[in-house]
Amino acid sequence: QRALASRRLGIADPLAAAAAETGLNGRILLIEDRPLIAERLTQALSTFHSIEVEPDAQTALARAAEGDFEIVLVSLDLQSYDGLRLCSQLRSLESTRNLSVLMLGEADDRRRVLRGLEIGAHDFLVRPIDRNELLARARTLVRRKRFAERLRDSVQSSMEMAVMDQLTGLYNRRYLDGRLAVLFDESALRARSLSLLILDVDHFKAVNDSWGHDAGDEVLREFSDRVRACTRGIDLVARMGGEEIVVVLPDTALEAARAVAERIRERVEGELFQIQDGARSIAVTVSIGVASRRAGDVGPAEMMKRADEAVYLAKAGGRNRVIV
Ligand code: GH3
Ligand code: MG
Ligand code: MG
Ligand code: MG
Repeated sequence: QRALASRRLGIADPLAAAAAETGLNGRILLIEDRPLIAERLTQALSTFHSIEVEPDAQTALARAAEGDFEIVLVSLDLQSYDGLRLCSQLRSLESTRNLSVLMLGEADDRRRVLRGLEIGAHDFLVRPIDRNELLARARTLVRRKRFAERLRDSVQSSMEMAVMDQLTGLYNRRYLDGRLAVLFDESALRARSLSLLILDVDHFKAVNDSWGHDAGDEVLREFSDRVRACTRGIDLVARMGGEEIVVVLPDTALEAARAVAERIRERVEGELFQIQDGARSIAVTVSIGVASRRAGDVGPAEMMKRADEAVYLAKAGGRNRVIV
């Protein structure tokens, strides 16, 4: 059957037909310090997979961690290192634990092979190694690995989508609401200070009207980047909507928060926004309202209201300013 299929495809080797059908060409790291065996395995695999041989176990670990491999073939019979130990390291290190580990062992050493499976190696082959079996297992591991990767990516991206604003990469309103409530409670319980800033771009409508909506989007992205650059890792930066950003500052009292706001204001005003690949330079300014948690506050809403009123005053006072 395979032979027929491969002849139709014009490929002499029936295995090539299988590989062509599936497209499962993997990137393999072979850890083997006996040159002859390494050479034979390389020959067997290199038709369908890209393979790199590394004889030294420590170097191999580093290569596995940094390289773009999918499968690590580990000889359990290395001359200069314990192959089982290597399997265990590959499975436990954060940087390599996503790789598929395929062990190569001796037929009379099934105990070590079994031990390897317990440690977390994915599959094994014992000598004498059949080329077709080797290729089939490698293919299966590649398939499984890629499936797991796709799953991981899609879980991750849907988790991000739920909390992130797509245009700016900042947290979204929904996340802000939930997280701010938690930060408020924490700060009240521990009697720590908590401040927040509401930022509103000045005359942003005019940017859209003069240069178009896409230019406006670019300004929003650059604006977000500058705000983020002025904050610490523990601060929460979220897009509240439109051209308004909220920055929540844990463990920060009113005066320190005012200083952060002033730094942001200067950073925005200080340099023209280059957009459309430098075709346009736009002057942008921002009005900022600052508020802190007060003893009598029952929730974050009161703080938000005070910051919002401060923004209003900043606008009324001529914009491009910080009001506490
Ligand atoms: P002010 O100084 O009083 O804040 O003036 P303003 O023009 O910034 O205020 P206003 O709230 O009237 O306008 C905000 C504008 O932001 C209106 C809306 O079309 C625009 N906008 C909201 N979201 C987006 C967006 O995602 N992209 C773009 N390009 N524009 C947006
Ligand atoms: Mg606004
Ligand atoms: Mg407005
Ligand atoms: Mg505005």
